[in-house]
This record gives sequence, structure tokens and C-alpha cells, in this order.
Amino acid sequence: MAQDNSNQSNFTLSSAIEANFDGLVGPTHNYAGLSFGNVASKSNAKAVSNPKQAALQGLEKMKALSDMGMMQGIIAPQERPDVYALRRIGFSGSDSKVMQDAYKQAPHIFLACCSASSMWTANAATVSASADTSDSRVHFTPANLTNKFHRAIEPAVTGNILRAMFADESHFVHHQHLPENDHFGDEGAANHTRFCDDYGSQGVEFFVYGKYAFNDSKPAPKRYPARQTIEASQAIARLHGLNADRTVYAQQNPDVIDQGVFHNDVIAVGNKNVLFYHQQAFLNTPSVQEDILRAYSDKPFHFIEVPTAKVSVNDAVKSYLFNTQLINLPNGEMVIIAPLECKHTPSVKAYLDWLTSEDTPIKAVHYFDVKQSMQNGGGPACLRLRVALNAKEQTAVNPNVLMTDTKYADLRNWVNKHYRDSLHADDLVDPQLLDESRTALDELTQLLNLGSVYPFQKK
Ligand code: SUG
Repeated sequence: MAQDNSNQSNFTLSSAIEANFDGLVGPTHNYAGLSFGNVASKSNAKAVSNPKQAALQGLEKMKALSDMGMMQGIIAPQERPDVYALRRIGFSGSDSKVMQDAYKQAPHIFLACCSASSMWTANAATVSASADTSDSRVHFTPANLTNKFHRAIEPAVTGNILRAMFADESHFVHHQHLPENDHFGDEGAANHTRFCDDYGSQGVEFFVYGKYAFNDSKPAPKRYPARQTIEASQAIARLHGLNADRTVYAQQNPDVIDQGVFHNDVIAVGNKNVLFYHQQAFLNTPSVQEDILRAYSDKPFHFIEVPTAKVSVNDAVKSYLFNTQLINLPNGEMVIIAPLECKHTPSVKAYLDWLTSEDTPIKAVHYFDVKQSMQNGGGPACLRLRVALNAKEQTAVNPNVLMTDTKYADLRNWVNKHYRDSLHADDLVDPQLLDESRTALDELTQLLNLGSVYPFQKK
């Protein structure tokens, strides 16, 4: 497979856009029930997965957005099983002995080290547009994902991959992830939204947190964990040099966290001057609206609130109505990229039909099958990291990570060549799977021209 330097994408360079960088599903995609508080992950624990189908479903969505004229990028998966994490906690010997011993002695830890969870790149990092930052560069901070062990092993390699994609220091700044402690629990862009008139002008950055790390008197969920702290959100805003007048913090409603809304992007999504959210999303909706309007200088803004009477929190979580991508097509039309589950949930389908037939900024819904990811609680919005880029920044992105017709064909071939079409938790201990994954990733780094980003390449 040759490197693709041609620009055959349907995306044409324009003044400023918001690009989507989707996580490519890794070869160990499986259902291990690792995410307490994430209903789908828990209820599909031990199901047999299909990594090949998962990766192809993700590629289909990327290609479709690229065909709509959107700038679409690809974020490489991580190396799994993570034998380095297992060595760090005392397993030793050959890679295969490390895996066998961990599987026998600490099966849950072993499974955590096998997760392909880096596919959900909304959790890869928080990204601030250059129009919002004090040094007029795009800032990236990988999420530390401290709440879940299987995710907390992602940030270092995420940082390597992002630096290889956005290497030009005159445009891009990469911070280290926040300190690895619940105090600074950070889940990245899943709890962050940007509002703007157009993608190139200064916007409002909106951070949603689940709890205060240091204030017991504030409300917090009782059943499931709040993964994001306000302390983490404030640290990101400081690191990125955001203007305090254009930064808004809002607390998620702890009651919906307790109903399975483990990230804000499961209950709200924003784009341009639109916030689409459920009536129960925030702890104090009137003050959220007031704060956004003030930061947005009282310019026209659309709050589209979905009432509980039309869509219950349960249906929203089941269908992932809000884990949709709200995007502006090159012709300016705002559309929703939704999972098929929205079409199959009657209350949600009825709501979306109503929404797009009324005089609202949202004009159409496009449905996609991303079921393999959905079964682990990851919808279309979880699978992508948004990066607003002006014209110069667009040309500074590593061109090999962008979707083109050739890249799509190459990646499909790559998946078909290296991925299994069935994987059960017991298969993960097969040393052959580690070899297969490393061979696949080594080839992928050439295809995406990433250099050496994985520990196995740095030996
Ligand atoms: O962190 N699921 C992921 C889903 C992440 C969704 N991302 C956003 N909402 N942005 C999580 O809970 C499940 C893995 C397993 O159980 O095998 C998992 O990690």
C-alpha cells in the first residue's frame, strides 16, 4: 500500500471549517463490560464482537461525511493488549507469559488492558480553536480518563498520535494530559462544546462537568460516577489560554448521570449557535442559558430543548439521540448524523421527524449503522474528535490522515486483511492476536505516515 499524498477527497479547502477526526476501531474490539455507569457496556458484557464489522462500520461513516464535502480525518487505534501496563503491575516474562498469567490471575485487569476503547475519540482530547486561544494556535490536551482503568492507559499514546497528525508547532500546541487523579478527572471533548458564528471567529467554549472534586456541599450523582470534575475543566481552559468572558461552565444533572448519562454528549450536543439538549440535561438550565447568552454577547442563539414528555431520558440513552453529530454541510445546511437506533426508537424517530419538518436550524437527519460501537455505549459523536481549522491550519495537518477515495479503499483492504470477524473475551489471551495487532498497526502507521507512535515500535 502506497502513501496517499493525492487530494481526492470531496472536501475543498475553505476559509474555516470544523473537521471530524474519527477513531479507527482497533483489532481487539470486544465486549468486556468494563464501564460501570455506561448501560450498554454493562448489558452487552461477554457478547461476541466483530472487530472487522466494527471497523468497516466506522469507515463507512467517515467516507459518507467525506462524500458530503466535509473534512474527515482518521485517528489510529492503540496497541492492545497493553502488555506494558501489565508489566508495570508485576507480570513478567515473555509477552505471551505476561498475557497468560494476567488472564489467569487477574482476568478483569487483563480485559481492561485489551479494550479497543480508544476508538471513541470524543474522549481522546479537548481541542480549542485558534480563534479562542491567547496565542492564536490550536490547543490539544489529551484526556486522562482516570475514572476507568481501561481508559486511563490511553493518554500517552493518544498524545503521540495527535502530535504526529498535527505536528506544525506554528499552528498546533500539545499539552500533557492533566494529573492522573480523580481530582482532575477529564473525559475530553465529550464534555466540551464550542459555539460560534462561523468556525474561524472567536467562539464560546462550553465545559460541562459532573462534580466538584473539592466541595462536598455541591450535588453529585449517588449511583454512578461523575467522570469529569470542574477542576479539570478549569485547568484545560487555563492551559488553552481561553478568554474567561467567553468560557462557560455548567454542571450536569446528577440524576441523569445516575440514569446512565456518563458523558454530557449522551444528553446534549452543540454546533454554531445551536444547543440541542434534553430538558433534564443540566442541573440548572435557566442559568446555563443565561451564561451562554452573556458569553455569546446576546447574539441570536437557538436552544432546542427536548421535553421529557416527548423523549424520556431512558429513550435518549437507548437511542443516543444526543450522541449525534450536529454538523454544517459545505452548503451551510445544518444536519444531524444519527445512529440507526434513533430511527428504531419510536419516540425519537417521531421527534426527529417533527424537528426537521418545523422551522428550526436543523434541516435533515442522516442515519448510520454503528451498532458494534453502540453496543459498548459509543455513538456517532463518541467516535469523532472535532477540530476547527482555518485555511492555513487545514494545510498544516498531516495529509495522510485525511479521508480520500484512495485512503478509504486502502483502509478497507487493511481491515479486511488483518481483522477477525469474531472475538470473544477468551480469545484475547491468544498471543497470535497481539502479533496480528502489531503487524496491522505497523502497516497502519505507514499508511497514515505517523512515524513510530506505539511502544512496540520504540523498542
Ligand atoms: O468510556 N465504553 C466507552 C464509551 C465511550 C463513549 N464516549 C462518549 N460518550 N464520548 C466508555 O464508557 C466500554 C468498553 C467495554 O465494556 O468493553 C467502554 O469503554
